[in-house]
Amino acid sequence: MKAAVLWERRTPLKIEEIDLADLEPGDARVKIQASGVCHSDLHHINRETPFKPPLILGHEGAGVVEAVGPGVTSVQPGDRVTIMFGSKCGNCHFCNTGEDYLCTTPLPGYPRFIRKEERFTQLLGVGSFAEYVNVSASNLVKVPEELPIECAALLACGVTTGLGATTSTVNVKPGDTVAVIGVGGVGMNVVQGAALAGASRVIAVDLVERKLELAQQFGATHLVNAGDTDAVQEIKNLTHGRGADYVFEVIGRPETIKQAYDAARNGGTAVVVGLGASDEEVGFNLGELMRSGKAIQGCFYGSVRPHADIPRYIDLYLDGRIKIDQLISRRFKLEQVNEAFDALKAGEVARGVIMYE
Ligand code: CND
Ligand code: ZN
Repeated sequence: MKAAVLWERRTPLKIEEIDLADLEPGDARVKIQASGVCHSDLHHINRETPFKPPLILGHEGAGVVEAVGPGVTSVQPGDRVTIMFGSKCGNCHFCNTGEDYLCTTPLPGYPRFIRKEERFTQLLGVGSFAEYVNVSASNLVKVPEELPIECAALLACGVTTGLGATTSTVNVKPGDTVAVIGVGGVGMNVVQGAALAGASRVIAVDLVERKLELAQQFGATHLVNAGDTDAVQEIKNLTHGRGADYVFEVIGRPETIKQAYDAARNGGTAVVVGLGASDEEVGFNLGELMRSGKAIQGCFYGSVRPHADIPRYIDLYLDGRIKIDQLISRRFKLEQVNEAFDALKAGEVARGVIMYE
């Protein structure tokens, strides 16, 4: 089968013929049908991360179960599924207390992608830039026939992270003021999550006009082009001079995380959704941090319980309450994966999706 391999950081992916290992107990094999291209994948190309090349990227995948390994009863061949990333063991302290996005069980140590003696790293236990994957069956959420498969793929990361950020990581309430710095594939979903939760102001901040226009369709009430104006001041101007109740940073840069903190009102919360580099830090004035009563909140995977929350998001989609199709700006073949990354880098797409035969 074909897979896109990152052989070396900061080089283009190469399409290779590789194999899957036999199914281990608890694993299922999924024929991938769609895989979104998230900025986190790009971070793994450009930055040093714990996932070492040769690496198969892709963590926003969906498809059909092809086969199941020993002991698997939760899914069966033919089921349409979206694939959660990271560990979801169902047994650790965090899984048992409903915080399974914090699951501490290491990803399986055995190889799943192989070619003779070669072993390939599987990003976040998924690696959906491949025609087939072996994954933990406990990471699969079944999706209904009516849900287009590319929408199922986006529910594996961008949609779920963004919606969850507003109502699982924090609790946006009717009338709250919200700003979202960075309205790409994930940030756009923070915008629609905040609108759905009843925020009175949803201020979208980006550098790309097209993204801002789309954000308006996703429920943004005010648009701020950070290239033209001081985003922090503008957010304050739009929130009675106080700053917003919640400011979400969905880029992953120290400067914009600091902006999110500065643009939050006293007692408000800066929510860090963007993935910064592991060697980067942000400084805060300690006197101000204490006196302002502000909170800085990390957000991984929208703090969701995927098995409980993704079916709720699917219902919202099927009832026309959230948009997913409109996020997909372009579709690519697996062979065009590098073009998909170029389009993401250039800010041309809200989400690009790789579609498989
Ligand atoms: P994408 O590239 O689609 O969006 C980023 C947006 O930020 C783009 O629209 C840019 O134009 C905009 N932008 C860049 N610089 C600035 C700036 N200085 N001011 C305002 N806007 C700016 O990326 P994505 O939406 O796929 O991912 C966004 C981040 O979220 C990224 O860091 C990714 O790694 C992270 C993420 C986190 C999680 C999680 O679990 N927390 C899950 N998936 C992705
Ligand atoms: Zn992602």
